[in-house]
Amino acid sequence: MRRHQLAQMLLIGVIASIIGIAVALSINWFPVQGSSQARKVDDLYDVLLIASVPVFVLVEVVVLYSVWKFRMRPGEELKDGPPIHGNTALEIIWTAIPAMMIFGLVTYAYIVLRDIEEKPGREMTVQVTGQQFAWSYQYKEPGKPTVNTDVLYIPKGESVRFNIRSTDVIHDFWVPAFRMKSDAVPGITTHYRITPVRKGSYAVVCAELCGLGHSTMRSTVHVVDPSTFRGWLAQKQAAKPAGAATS
Ligand SMILES: [Cu+2]
Repeated sequence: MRRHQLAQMLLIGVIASIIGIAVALSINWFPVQGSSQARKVDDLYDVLLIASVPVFVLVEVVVLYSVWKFRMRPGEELKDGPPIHGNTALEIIWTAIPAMMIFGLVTYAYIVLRDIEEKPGREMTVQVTGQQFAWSYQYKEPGKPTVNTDVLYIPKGESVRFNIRSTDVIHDFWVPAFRMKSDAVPGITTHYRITPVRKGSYAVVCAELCGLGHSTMRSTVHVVDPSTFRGWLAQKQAAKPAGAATS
């Protein structure tokens, strides 16, 4: 292969990568950022795009360029390529560069994970229960009757820990706007925490195929002002006879 062909391939690869990254970053992949965790997850996704688009583009350019420039032409049916018995320098390079990229990305992803799972000074806990085919939420406060509801209310700006359980099969508690999700597994309690940063109503969906009604297993989370939330919870608690706890 001549030097200018290599240079041509590299030039096409670089230009296509720049276009590919620009296109990938211009696409609005996710819903609104409803939690403080969402921005960090989205940043991670952007970094992954910037790192992986050139890899994909470069491989495609080598394949397509070879099909274009080095394809078999009429009369070359019996021609064989040059006998190559390996290239140590090349093999070291194509092992070392991906290894370094993966190590860098894994380290960054781990730092983001630690960050978004970090326990805050104060947090409230909501019990989330999945069952075929509905979500329900339980609020337990010491000395108050347990509130059981099928609509989730949480206060804006306060860290909320979801303790997630299932009464039958495996479900998955997912609020796309919060970017966090976890399986609801019978017999164990899983959890994650988020800090909602934006008032509004967001979809809650089940992200684990759990039976015929899986697609209808939806509910809504309302992020409201802390004072509105306290008022809502107090009203719910007062509506129940003292001491009555539902499942
Ligand atoms: Cu489900």
